[in-house]
Amino acid sequence: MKIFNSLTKSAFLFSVILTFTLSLAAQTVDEGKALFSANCTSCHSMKDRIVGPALKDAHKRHDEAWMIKWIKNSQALIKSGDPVAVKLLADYNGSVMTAFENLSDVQIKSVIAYIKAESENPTADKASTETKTAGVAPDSNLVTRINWLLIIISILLIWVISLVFSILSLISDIQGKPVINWNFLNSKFSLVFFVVGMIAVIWEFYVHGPLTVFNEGPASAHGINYDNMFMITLILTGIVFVITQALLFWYGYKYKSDGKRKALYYPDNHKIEFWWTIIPAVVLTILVIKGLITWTEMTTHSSLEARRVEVFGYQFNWATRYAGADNKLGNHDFRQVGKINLLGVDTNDSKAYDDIIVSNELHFEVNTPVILAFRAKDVIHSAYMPHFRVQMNVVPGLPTYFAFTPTVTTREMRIKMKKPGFDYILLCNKICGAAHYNMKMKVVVETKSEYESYLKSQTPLVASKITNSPKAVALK
Ligand code: HEC
Ligand SMILES: [Cu+2]
Repeated sequence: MKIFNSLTKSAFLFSVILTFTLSLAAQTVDEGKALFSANCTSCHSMKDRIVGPALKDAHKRHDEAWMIKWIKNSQALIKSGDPVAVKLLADYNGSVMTAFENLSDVQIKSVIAYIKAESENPTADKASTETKTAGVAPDSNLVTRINWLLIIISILLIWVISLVFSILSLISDIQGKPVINWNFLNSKFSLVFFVVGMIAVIWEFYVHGPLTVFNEGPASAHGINYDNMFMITLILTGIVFVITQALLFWYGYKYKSDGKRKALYYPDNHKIEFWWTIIPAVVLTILVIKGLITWTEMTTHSSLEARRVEVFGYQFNWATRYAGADNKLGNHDFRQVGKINLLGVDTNDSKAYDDIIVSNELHFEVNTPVILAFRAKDVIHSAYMPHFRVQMNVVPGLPTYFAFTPTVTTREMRIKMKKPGFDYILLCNKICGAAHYNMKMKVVVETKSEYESYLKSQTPLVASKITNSPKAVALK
């Protein structure tokens, strides 16, 4: 009787706490907050400038009608000549805010309500540091991010489960024999775990395998070697994985304790140890040597006829610079990094004058080697172009390079994949800050004539407003 009393009591307590926490959560669900984090956090935080301004007190700077118009389509407002809008654009050096035509007035009002609440909320500063840019220890605000509801529910669950077990052990004490044969149960579980796990692995390869970039093959010359290397490693490690897992779980099942059998004392066996040392050593040596050869092939290149392009990473975007007719990139000078000269191109270096800077796309000529030079402005980024099997860290103060030859044009790839909207991408592959996921750039591979006419349509440095040094002006 005592047992059942305690069980009903705790079940009652459990349900009371659960309903309480659930209703609490329902109250905190705030439409504005959800909309804000889904649409705005890539460029805005409350306290810090990211791409756009800090939005603390934005509702005091502008009235509601203005904010609705601005958020729906800031470009339209700027074009209409609204002085506040024009000034904002100028202050943010022409960064364009996304238009949110799809948001209704009511939705935008709830976003404004959220901005207002956060601005007035004394903890807002603390909470908004979570969107602070990289370099700040992210766990300093871990506490604000933890979903308390989940924690409470898991603690209660663990508590209930342990209660059930203590009841079971009470019963077995009363009856004088174990209620559950754990050895039997665990051995069965281990077999089930192995079979289900292996089915899951096969299912994963079968269902999600076709979604990987390996499916349509590499779009670069070195990519063929790279993919071979990857497949060989995957197959070798896959075989070892299946064999060792099968043995592990089978032994657990087969040799479970039956209360009578004694473990065999088996201290060592030199023969087995010899082979399980030699075989992995040989296989790994082969893999490493093959890897070194592949890497050397990938990184040696005749640099003479290669195009030279610079990829510049900053929080949170990429910019690209193409060498002009001289096929030489001008020097850079970090002291010149500024609002206008984002890349810090050395305006005193005449090699730079025909360079072409573009900030929204990266273009390559098909079947022509390109030497990509990487630079970063603020933190370590990583330039990742999965379809070309290209990845390189982009480090402030330490120029890095990657040379490769794209072999499939965007047009050909679209046909191959049967996806008319497909585009190659350049991604950042280092968690470099709050809007890291936003660091994407479209990559275009095209024919020689297309490539050349693209470059011609862009403005070389000398004609842009960046160069105001006397030498450059003289060249104009
Ligand atoms: C792609 C980046 C980006 C996104 C996404 C974005 N903004 Fe902006 N926002 C900007 C930039 C940049 C400015 C500065 C003006 C300019 O350059 O157009 C700005 C300005 C503003 C301003 C004026 C701020 C001031 O201090 O006067 C408000 C308000 C604003 N954004 C609200 C929003 C809201 C709300 C969302 C989400 C629904 C949003 N923004 C999403 C980039 C963005
Ligand atoms: Cu980055």
